[in-house]
Amino acid sequence: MNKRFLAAIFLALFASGSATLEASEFTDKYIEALDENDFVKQTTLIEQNKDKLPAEIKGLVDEAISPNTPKEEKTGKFHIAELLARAYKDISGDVTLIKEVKKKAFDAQLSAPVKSTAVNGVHTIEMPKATAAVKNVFMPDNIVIRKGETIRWVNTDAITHIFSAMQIISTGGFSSKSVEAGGNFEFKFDKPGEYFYLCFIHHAMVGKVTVEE
Ligand SMILES: [Cu+2]
Repeated sequence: MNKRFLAAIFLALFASGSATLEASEFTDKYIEALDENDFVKQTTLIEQNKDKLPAEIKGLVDEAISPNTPKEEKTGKFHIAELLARAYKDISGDVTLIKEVKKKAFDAQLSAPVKSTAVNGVHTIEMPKATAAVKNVFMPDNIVIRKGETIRWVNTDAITHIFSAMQIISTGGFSSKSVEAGGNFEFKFDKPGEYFYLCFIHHAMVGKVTVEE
């Protein structure tokens, strides 16, 4: 892992000015071990603190989503939470935590959820033409619909987008083919749940569909 990147995370986590941050001794030591690229130290720490991990991970996620946490620190916290959750999965076989962290990190990238009204059972999500302010987005990016309704993604952008539900954290799968400029893609949601999806070409282009009963 890139040492400079981890050092940046370390700084982001413990930068002065965030007096409210109470990093636990464990997380502190774990980040140190990451920064030193010391795999044995990381593994030992994880094994010795196995029982503490769920609470540590939850604490990091809570800090990451807190409105009091500066934006530039959020990514670092989610990153450490994800590393710990993956380590927890490896030793316990329990995938609940890693899924939770991934969902929360995904949610943090989205706008507030929009309850959409279907027209003849169909909702429209636009992939609009890029402007100076925004490009490569789904509009809306966080939509709430009812079971049995359809979403039509309409590409009014000048470029192609290809998007797909993230299998690990989504209720079910869907996959658009290549949606070229002027094209569209439709999917009918018969199963209630949460569908997290992203564009293969533009990884920051993310969206979520919540299907209610
Ligand atoms: Cu795209």
